[in-house]
Amino acid sequence: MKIGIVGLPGSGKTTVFNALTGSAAELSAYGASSRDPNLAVVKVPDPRLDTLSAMYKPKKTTPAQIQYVDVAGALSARENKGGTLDDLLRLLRPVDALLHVVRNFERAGEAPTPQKDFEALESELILSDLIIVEKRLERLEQDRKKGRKSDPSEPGLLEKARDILNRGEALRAFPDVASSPVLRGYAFLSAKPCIVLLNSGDDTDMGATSLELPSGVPLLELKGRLEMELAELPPEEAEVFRKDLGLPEPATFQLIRTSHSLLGLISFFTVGPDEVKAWNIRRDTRAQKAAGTIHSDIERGFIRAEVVAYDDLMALKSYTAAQKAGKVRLEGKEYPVKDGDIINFRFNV
Ligand SMILES: Nc1nc2c(ncn2[C@@H]2O[C@H](COP(=O)(O)OP(=O)(O)OP(=O)(O)O)[C@@H](O)[C@H]2O)c(=O)[nH]1
Ligand SMILES: [Mg+2]
Repeated sequence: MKIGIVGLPGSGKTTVFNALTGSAAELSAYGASSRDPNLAVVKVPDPRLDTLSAMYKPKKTTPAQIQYVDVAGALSARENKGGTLDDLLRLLRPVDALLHVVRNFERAGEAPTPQKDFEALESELILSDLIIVEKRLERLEQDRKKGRKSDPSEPGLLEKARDILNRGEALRAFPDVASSPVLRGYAFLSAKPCIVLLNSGDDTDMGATSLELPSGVPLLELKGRLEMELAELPPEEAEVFRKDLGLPEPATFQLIRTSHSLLGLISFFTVGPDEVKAWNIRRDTRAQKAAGTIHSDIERGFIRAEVVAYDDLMALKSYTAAQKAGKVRLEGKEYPVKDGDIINFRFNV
């Protein structure tokens, strides 16, 4: 699972990336965008995993993970020399979702203009999709004249996409287009799920800025530079600062959790004396398929899933007690795994 960090140049993408991932990627001087993408993997913070780990005292505890990629902020400069924009778009095509960073701090005496900045980048995403759609429609028309066959549903879907984009709307609000298998190969940027992140200055009043966003696009706020600086401190010191500031946990945790659920991801757990582990799956994944995230042998040899809901286990305090109370269920391969299920797969190899 991969999330691409996008935003206008100097909006603080790399700062947010560092805050999220604890990396020390180089920030760019104002006006000079960094070129190389930064990549890092973060753990999805989950208090349930910590509780299970305290209960089982395993040798190893493994959280679910998400990958973040931070690219240069060149999307606004369409006339960019040297094909930077194309490079950038190529880097973004394979990501599963976008984290759109919007500047909400004063820069070189320039007051923030978050609504305008959001719209500027959103338009770039829409425009880059529109270019692809129009090229493809032209191509299909040529093919049709030459008598070449293509998927009969493609032109209609593309025309629908073109109308949406021409109205200045993103494809993500139209699931029949955004999730169509016929169009998946184009990896439209405006079709990807998106979170908008207000990157606020150290002195900004949190919650004071509101944005008008398309429906289904969540808004979060983070003091990017402050969080980055906290992430650089030794954990004990950061903890002290946070207490002083009245912050219960790193603000980035909420952001990571929101990106996790935005991707339609849920977690199930496996437990035991060796390892307690959280696994990422898409919502509504069936038990046999979920087994495959652990190992293809377990998927192939799937017999039954022994399942207990996290809340049931906590209420009854032990696996044995949950069993006695009939809360440990045997589920078949078609069982849709729920967030927080603790699963022991029975299988044959
Ligand atoms: N006050 C304040 N300054 C910030 C914040 N985030 C970033 N900056 C400053 O803005 C400048 C650019 O930050 P970067 O994180 O490199 O921005 P970027 O979006 O990655 O920039 P490009 O990669 O060039 O597009 C740096 O000087 C940062 O210190 C913030 O939350 N508050
Ligand atoms: Mg950067």
